[in-house]
Amino acid sequence: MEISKAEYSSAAAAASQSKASPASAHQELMGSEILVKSLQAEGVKQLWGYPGGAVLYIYDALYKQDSIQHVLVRHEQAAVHAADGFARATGEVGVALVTSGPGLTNAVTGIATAYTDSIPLVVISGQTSTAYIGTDAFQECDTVGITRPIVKHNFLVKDVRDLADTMKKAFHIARTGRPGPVVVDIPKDVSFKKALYTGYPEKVEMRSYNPVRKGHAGQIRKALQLLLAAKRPYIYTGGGVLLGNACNELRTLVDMLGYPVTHTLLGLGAYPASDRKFLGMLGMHGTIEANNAMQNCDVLLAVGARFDDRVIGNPKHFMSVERKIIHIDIDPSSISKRVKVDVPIVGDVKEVLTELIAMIREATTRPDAAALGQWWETIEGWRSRDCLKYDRGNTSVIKPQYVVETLWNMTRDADAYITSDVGQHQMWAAQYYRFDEPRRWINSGGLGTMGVGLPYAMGIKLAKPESEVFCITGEGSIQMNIQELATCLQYNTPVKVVSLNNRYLGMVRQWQEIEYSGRYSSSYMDSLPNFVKLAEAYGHVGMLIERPEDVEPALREARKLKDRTVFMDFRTDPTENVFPMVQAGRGITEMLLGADDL
Ligand SMILES: Cc1cc2nc3c(=O)[nH]c(=O)nc-3n(C[C@H](O)[C@H](O)[C@H](O)COP(=O)(O)OP(=O)(O)OC[C@H]3O[C@@H](n4cnc5c(N)ncnc54)[C@H](O)[C@@H]3O)c2cc1C
Ligand SMILES: Cc1ncc(C[n+]2csc(CCOP(=O)(O)OP(=O)(O)O)c2C)c(N)n1
Ligand SMILES: [Mg+2]
Repeated sequence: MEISKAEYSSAAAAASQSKASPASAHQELMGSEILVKSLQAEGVKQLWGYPGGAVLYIYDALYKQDSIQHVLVRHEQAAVHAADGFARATGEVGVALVTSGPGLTNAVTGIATAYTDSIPLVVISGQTSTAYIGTDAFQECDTVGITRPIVKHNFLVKDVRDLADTMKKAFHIARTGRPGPVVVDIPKDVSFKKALYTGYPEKVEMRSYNPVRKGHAGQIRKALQLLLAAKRPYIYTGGGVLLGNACNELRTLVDMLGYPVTHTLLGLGAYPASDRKFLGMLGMHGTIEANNAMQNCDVLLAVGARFDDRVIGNPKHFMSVERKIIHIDIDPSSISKRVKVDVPIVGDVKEVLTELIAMIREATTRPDAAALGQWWETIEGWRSRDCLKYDRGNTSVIKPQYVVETLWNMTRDADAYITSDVGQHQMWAAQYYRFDEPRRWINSGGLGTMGVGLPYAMGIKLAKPESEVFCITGEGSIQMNIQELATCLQYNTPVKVVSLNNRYLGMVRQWQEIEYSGRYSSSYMDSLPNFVKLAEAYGHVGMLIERPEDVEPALREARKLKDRTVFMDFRTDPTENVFPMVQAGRGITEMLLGADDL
């Protein structure tokens, strides 16, 4: 349905009149205005988007207010990633706005990325007018159908009177239970039509959606008994601890018990990496001590972690030894999905850990100190192999690990956020930047989406203007959303890009070296742009760093340029590989530790 200009002007005039009237809760408002009021009521301060025909009424309503900042990205994928980065760093729901058809299809990768890592988002998409849906109308696509498998929930709003309620539900679903992205598809006529707005709903009622928060006390008690009787206990935690804001509880638990703890890629920062009880990341590129402890423990407490295949390796190998597994997760479908567990506890990690801590305090038994001492001795034996050692003193070529380690040394006490893209550089960032605080390490784990790093960084910088934001990337990944350098300039979100430029799709090259007998099929990155000039062309500062001795001065110089986006093109060793590495199909203790193992 096309809406004539005259029709629109009179509706807009009426709407602006109603806006001028005292803040009565009962007003006739256009759908677009109801949407903006809903976002305001949800406390949204910024959203990322890209306009098009189907969302122009929404853009018009945004134009007429000033409490929400709209950030015009250069590609819809980046809008969703920026909102996702914002959500990961702040714990709030991120919001993105895209037009119908290609706007929505461009957003799909962003939505799937957030979905796989359980990130709360509300993505608003325009749709062709209701009368035209299903007629192959201009820029029509089946948004609900396309996004169904990659959202926690989606809505098509067919009646403007449902809009405020739908928005309330969308935010509620996105942030409660196991978080996730929710898409709200709004046909153009719904954003134009008017309805009586009686205020934003205070409550949500959904009979079929009631996530369990409190864990079953009997199950928690069983867990307690197993934990206190353990000889070789181990605490394995993941993204759920960060998503559930339960880091303090985790720290209390680990410190009370004195047990070793490990994190998945998505859990880093939940427990301070600089504490001896932390064994490093586990999994495909985990440390010897973290992986060996996983295999050899007798009681495993899994908290907000989903036994991903990159974490347990070959499931048969993992299950070939006897151990009791306790699993705390808010989503019952995560439990016993990949490995069978002995004590399932469905509930919110904060609530369950609080109850477990209270029970430990009341318990008369204490952990078996002698057994624990022996377990720690074994672990220290593994740790003494120093599996993350590398050629630190190399003076002829920049080792990528050295760049990350230097950055960590310089910023460990600073208010810094580290985003990454996907590839070898991501693993080196996870291994060598030792995260002591939660929500400081922002990356894509489950989908492993190249191109997230820069949009993540700019999303965070907008919300945290006083913080330093670094994007550790590769020359392959950065090119997937490099256009966002323009957004960084327009919205004054100065970030520091640390590109570990090995001239290869390094992670692919590594797999080809190890699994495909060195047949490097399409993994060499030729014809790279001059990144220094490219950065300058976007109005930023570019730096080329080719010698190890220049790494630290370059980072120092870049940090001094507080108000500028700086692109650091570090020419790193093209042949370096990520170790330890568990090859596909192998058990997690069957690690390659270095080039000598190849
Ligand atoms: C190149 C590459 C290499 C990788 N290598 C590794 C590796 O070596 N090691 C590694 O660990 N990962 C690695 N990954 C990441 C891996 O693919 C998975 O994304 C990751 O392991 C999953 O982490 P998680 O188990 O913490 O799950 P998440 O996806 O973070 O899941 C969180 C779990 O917590 C639950 N949850 C959410 N909120 C709550 C709450 N409030 N209370 C209770 N439960 C809650 C959810 O239901 C879910 O089950 C790699 C990824 C890439 C791209
Ligand atoms: C969108 C997307 N396409 C392809 C891949 C597969 N992939 C994983 S890592 C990688 C190479 C990344 O290269 P680069 O960004 O240069 O990082 P490096 O591994 O060299 O550090 C590729 C192609 C992916 N993860 N995401
Ligand atoms: Mg590369």
